Amino acid sequence: MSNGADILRMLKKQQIESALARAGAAAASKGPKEHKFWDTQPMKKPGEEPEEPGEIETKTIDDVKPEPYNMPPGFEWCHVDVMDAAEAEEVYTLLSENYVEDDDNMFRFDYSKEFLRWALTPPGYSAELHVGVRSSKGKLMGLITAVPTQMRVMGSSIKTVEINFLCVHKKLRAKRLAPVLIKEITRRVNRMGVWQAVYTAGVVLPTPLACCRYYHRSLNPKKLIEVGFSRLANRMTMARTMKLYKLPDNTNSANVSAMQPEDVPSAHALLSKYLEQFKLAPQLSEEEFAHWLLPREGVVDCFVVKDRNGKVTDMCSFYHLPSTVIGHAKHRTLNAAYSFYNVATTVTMTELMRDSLVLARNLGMDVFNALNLMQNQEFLQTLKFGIGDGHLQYYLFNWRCKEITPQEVGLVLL
Ligand code: MYA
Repeated sequence: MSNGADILRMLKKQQIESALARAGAAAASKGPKEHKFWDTQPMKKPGEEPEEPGEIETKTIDDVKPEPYNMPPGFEWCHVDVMDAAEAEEVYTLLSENYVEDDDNMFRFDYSKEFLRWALTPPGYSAELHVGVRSSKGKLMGLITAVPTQMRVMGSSIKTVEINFLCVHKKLRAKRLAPVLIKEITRRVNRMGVWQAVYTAGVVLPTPLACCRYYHRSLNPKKLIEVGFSRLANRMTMARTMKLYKLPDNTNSANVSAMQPEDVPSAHALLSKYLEQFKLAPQLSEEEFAHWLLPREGVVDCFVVKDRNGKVTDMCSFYHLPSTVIGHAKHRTLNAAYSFYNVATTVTMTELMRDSLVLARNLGMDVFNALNLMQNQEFLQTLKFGIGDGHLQYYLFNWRCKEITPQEVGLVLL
């Protein structure tokens, strides 16, 4: 089996594009790439190193037009209600057929309907901010979503939305529909009196707040090799590869258990305190914490260790994001766990995450993915994670501040 660098190739397509964009950026004499749309947006300019953090453009609700942006003829705006079974199905179909693929078009993200419901309905969500585009025949052809979150950015507490699931049907690509979707969601969010947003993307746009990388840990190396996600390293047999990635049958910590509703106050306090050390982190209410971390089968798992008084001392969590294996005779789905929020106080982070790998493997995951943010750098090598191909850029809309390192990022988006 290969060591790290070429182990696992599954990444958001844009992450690969990001590498290309960086290569382009390296042609320094040409200066920063021109972005017809993004250069008009309230974003920090490339190379700008602001002394004082703050808003780039200040507006009031009266400055924001009440009517939607014009759509090209034959298309109209809608909002989608993911709590409605038929509409959830439409969103699922759009994304499962048109969302992010890897560069070789071998894998495509396959967010489940239950996952989409979870991702889009935290406390305070508004279906108005799940913006769709329909064709004249009523077919859903585009999407962009926002959900509210209070965010701490280097000492400032800011009301923000998290933007996700920007998707344009493959038949409508490269027609400048994405900027219209982005402008329309900005308008709707602004009309609610919110002026900042966070989002991640593989592509390099003006201008990232942080640049993180994905790492991957094989849990089922045989299947990963069969589907072409990773390959056998020189001089490695399948048997030796499987031995290399073998994990214990059970967790090291005997009393690790799935988080229950009664654990929420204690686990919420633990995570909130932990996140204070990072320059970018969500400020979750107890209700939001319960939404994001209470286990939902096949969507999100959270495990806790408690002391004898029932106080949560350690927690680990991951979400389930499978990918479709496109056109494979034997395997339809690649099951991936993504590291979410982890806090270790009675064991090391490495010990906690080894248990997390065991728990994910026992739930049938084929691979465990983690970004190099928060404390993750501590365990990646020891636990045999391999580095991914690209970068995941973090962005903050309409807020200027200095770039931060991955270790200063305390936010995981879905
Ligand atoms: S990241 C996931 C993005 N989705 C995918 O990768 C799925 C597969 N791809 C597609 O569906 C399409 O290729 C998309 C672009 C929709 C991505 N973020 O319409 P176009 C710019 C931002 O001709 P298309 C996620 O969901 C591009 O640089 N901008 O292109 C977070 C160019 O602008 P410029 C992007 O390929 C989303 C313009 O679009 C992205 O048909 C955060 C071209 O438009 C991207 N990932 O469609 C959104 N990709 O000329 C921002 C391309 O200037 C939110 N572009 O370079 C901002 C905050 C808003 C709220 C603010 C509230 C205060």
